Amino acid sequence: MTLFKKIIDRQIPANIVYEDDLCLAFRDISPQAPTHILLIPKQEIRSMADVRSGDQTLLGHMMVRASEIAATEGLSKDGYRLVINTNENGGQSVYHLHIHILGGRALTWPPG
Ligand code: DGP
Repeated sequence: MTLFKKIIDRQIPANIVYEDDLCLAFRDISPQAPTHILLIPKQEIRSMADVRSGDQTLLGHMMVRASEIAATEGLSKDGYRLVINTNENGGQSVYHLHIHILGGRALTWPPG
């Protein structure tokens, strides 16, 4: 069981900012920007590399929720970044798909 599944199951605490039947959002324990939220599906999908066509509705739902959460956090006007690190080269460390919502400062590009 991954760490994020334990957060879904309330086995470990997290600062939860949004929840519905399909997904959960909580603040990253090691924020890389003034606002750093992780949005995860409740369904255990390992990474973007494991997404299948049947996940289309769920992932579409999460993108809409990401936009709404960013708006609630006051990030829409100045802007923000959504990131999905995928597998080893993508820098993924927790193997439960998650969207990073990063904002509150000007973010650099390209990534390292
Ligand atoms: P990634 O490297 O893309 O797999 O991102 C994993 C993120 O998860 C990383 O930014 C730190 C965060 N994280 C790891 N452990 C915990 C935890 O126990 N609680 C919370 N809230 N975030 C965590």
